[in-house]
Amino acid sequence: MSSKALRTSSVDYRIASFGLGTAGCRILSQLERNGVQLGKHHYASCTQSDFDLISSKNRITIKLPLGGKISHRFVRGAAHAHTQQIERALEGVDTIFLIAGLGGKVGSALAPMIAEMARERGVRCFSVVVMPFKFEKNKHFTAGVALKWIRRFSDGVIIVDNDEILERFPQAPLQESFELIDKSLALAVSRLFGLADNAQGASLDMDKLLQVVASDGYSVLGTSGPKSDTPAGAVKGALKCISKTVDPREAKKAIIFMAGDAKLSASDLTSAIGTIESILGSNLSSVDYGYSSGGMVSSALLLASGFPETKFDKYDPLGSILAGKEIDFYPESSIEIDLDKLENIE
Ligand SMILES: Nc1nc2c(ncn2[C@@H]2O[C@H](COP(=O)(O)OP(=O)(O)OP(=O)(O)O)[C@@H](O)[C@H]2O)c(=O)[nH]1
Ligand SMILES: [Mg+2]
Repeated sequence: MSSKALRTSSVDYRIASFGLGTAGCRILSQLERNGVQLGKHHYASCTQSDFDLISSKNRITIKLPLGGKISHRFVRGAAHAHTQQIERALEGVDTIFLIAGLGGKVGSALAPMIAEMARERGVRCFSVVVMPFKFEKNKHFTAGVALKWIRRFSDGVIIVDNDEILERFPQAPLQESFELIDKSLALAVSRLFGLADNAQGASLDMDKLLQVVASDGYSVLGTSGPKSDTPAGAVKGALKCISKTVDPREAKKAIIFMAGDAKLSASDLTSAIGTIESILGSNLSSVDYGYSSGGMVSSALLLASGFPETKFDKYDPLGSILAGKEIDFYPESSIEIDLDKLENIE
């Protein structure tokens, strides 16, 4: 097992990022407001108001046919009219980040589609997906199916569990909760990429980060929440967050970012890494770390990867039964059958 501090990346990536659907547009634009630029930012949605907070001119407005029941299959069909625009966004790029909330129509339709287009063009694709809340039961199946396809076409998938982050902001109204979650996520991403903190410390390295995320399995992001009393408490909070989504003992790699006050010490970091190693178990081959000190509170951000399954696999119960024998998820290859009419066939 190795433990090492991360340095600024020496690799010159040519990156583009895509915010897809309402959650994707909000999170990417929040990153932008935090001063984080992940290459060229593109925004795609069917809903005009998703672009309200966005200054970028790189917008893909997907026009849906009027009338009828709109499903994510319709959105995908409509998005075909924009393939040239998406292709142009992929030109001259070697790495893309897709950011989407799953379970709705837009993000769930576009993320697998753009991931596949990237794969066909030899562009590395990392997807950051926000999973629906427990109470959004009608979104679970769509989210489960979309997740499976995103994983198939992505070089790495980072799962963010809305429920786990929301637990840190109890009682806030839903819209306010989304804003708090998005701000906390934007801060997390900016710290992971070493792009935000002005405080003293060792930032993380994009190259190392992508090595952790580039995995056949899933990566899961755990946060300690906005306030923790001690560095040890912050690490435990982040581990608890991850443990609710995956079996922590299946982790293969991990990165921890500790933010603390001026007293954050080497022994705090050593004991944080010790705690992580003991909980994440014997499959863990490396723990990298970054830190910043001089802030007001202790917080920890843990990204662990290599998980073969997550609690979201059961959102698509057919997935485990068919296990790779599915015909296709795409609308152009699916057959619409009106079940009412079948009753009249003798
Ligand atoms: N973190 C976060 N999650 C969100 C936000 N908005 C929605 N979500 C979650 O993301 C999932 C997908 O929702 P949307 O992003 O609204 O869906 P969409 O892709 O725009 O598709 P539509 O259903 O057509 O609006 C939902 O289950 C929500 O829980 C947001 O601003 N932040
Ligand atoms: Mg929406």
